[in-house]
Amino acid sequence: MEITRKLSFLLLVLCVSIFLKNQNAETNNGPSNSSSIFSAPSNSQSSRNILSSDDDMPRSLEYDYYRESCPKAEQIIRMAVRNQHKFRPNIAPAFLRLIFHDCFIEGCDASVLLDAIGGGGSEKEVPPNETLKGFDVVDFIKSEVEEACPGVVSCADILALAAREAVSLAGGPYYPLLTGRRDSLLPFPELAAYEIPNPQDDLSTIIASFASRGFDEQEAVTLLGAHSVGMIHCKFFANRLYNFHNTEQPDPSVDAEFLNFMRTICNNSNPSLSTSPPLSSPMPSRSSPSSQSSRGMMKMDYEGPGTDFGTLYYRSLLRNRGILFADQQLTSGENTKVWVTAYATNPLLFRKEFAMVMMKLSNLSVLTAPMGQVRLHCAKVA
Ligand code: HEM
Ligand SMILES: *[C@@H]1O[C@H](CO)[C@@H](O)[C@H](O)[C@H]1NC(C)=O
Ligand SMILES: *[C@@H]1O[C@H](CO)[C@@H](O)[C@H](O)[C@H]1NC(C)=O
Ligand SMILES: *[C@@H]1O[C@H](CO)[C@@H](O)[C@H](O)[C@H]1NC(C)=O
Ligand SMILES: CC(=O)N[C@H]1CO[C@H](CO)[C@@H](O)[C@@H]1O
Repeated sequence: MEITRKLSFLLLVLCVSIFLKNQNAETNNGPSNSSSIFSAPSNSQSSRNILSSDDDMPRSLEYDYYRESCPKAEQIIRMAVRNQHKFRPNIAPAFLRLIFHDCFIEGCDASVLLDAIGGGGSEKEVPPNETLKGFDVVDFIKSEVEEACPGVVSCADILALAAREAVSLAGGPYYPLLTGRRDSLLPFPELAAYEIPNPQDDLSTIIASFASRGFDEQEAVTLLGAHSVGMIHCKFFANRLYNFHNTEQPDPSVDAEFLNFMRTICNNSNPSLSTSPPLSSPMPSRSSPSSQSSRGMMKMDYEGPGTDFGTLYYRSLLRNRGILFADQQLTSGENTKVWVTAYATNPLLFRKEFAMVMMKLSNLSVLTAPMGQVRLHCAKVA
């Protein structure tokens, strides 16, 4: 344990210095090719390898890939996300979830954005994707970028850059990103159906799912910190409230007070049941109980927006107040609980680690030239 801690501290120091160096380069708009300590995760995907040939090696992502072809691209994306966020603050969590669903399935290739072609189906249509949002905003940003530089900037880069902006708007850290991703030629609905983690997954399933994409246990815990923002439909945790695994009992791992809170929200959200919310919420809250839910949903930050992105999520887990079964599972393993505890007590540590893990997520099995394409419309292959 001691060694692990020392190592991760060393890693952190390294990461932060690289991070600061990169961030500096970004603001100066100067060229930067500082190498990262991360090796690109090798998640070999059959469909891609068939396309590659030895003398036509795919390129790597680059710093400011569009500096010549579309120098304003990053700026346009940043401003578009910020403007949209003023009217629809829920696009920040929506984008954060979108980048996860995109990158987890065959890499960050915007495959999640594609509409179904023919009878083939799309990733948007499979159950885990049911409640993804933000597609219209991606389309809007794409149209602004297309206006400036037609056919140049990929949807995959737009999504990665928009998600970075979203994280920062949601109170999370800012992180440097390389660009030059290309878009997939097809969606992968079958993979999306089985490979996006399920809210009912247990710890070993979650760990295995992240491990298969190159994330260790700590990184899995870090990524789940994204669940400190956004909304969650009651149906994803309803089984914990009354009849857990056919026991006719609630999930025993839920804190009793929190159980009542979730039941109240999920029952009240049914308009046919109750129109008047309880006068006082059983949970400490800065907002009124009715604003905690709408149409069968619960806010991830039900305790009020945290001053520290992430911290409240991990503190809640330590109090058995995780919303999803999968969330709460993070405290059931020795290693994962160490990190939950560390992040609950050290917001700065979490911010740094979250920045690093988002960079890694945004890098997963990317498609680069000459592979893939630049779509003209994010929902359709060109
Ligand atoms: C074990 C892994 C995970 C599971 C089982 C899971 C499951 C879910 C579920 C069921 C929802 C609620 C959707 C809804 O009700 O509309 C949700 C929301 C969300 N998830 Fe995850 N998720 C996981 C990992 C992640 C990761 C790694 C990220 C990002 C890095 C992420 C980001 C989000 C965000 C931001 C929301 C809120 C979306 C919104 O309000 O629009 N999740 N997740
Ligand atoms: C950065 O890249 C340029 C060419 O792209 C190369 O000439 C230069 O040596 C690189 N610098 C470092 C520090 O790697
Ligand atoms: C992302 O991938 C590029 C190669 O495309 C690599 O140079 C860089 O170090 C990677 N960054 C991270 C954070 O994994
Ligand atoms: C909520 O609804 C369920 C049925 O869906 C019922 O069993 C339960 O008693 C209700 N709880 C409250 C607090 O009203
Ligand atoms: C955003 C989106 O396309 N959601 C779809 C997810 O899948 C369901 C069907 O399972 C569709 O009804 C949704 O429109």
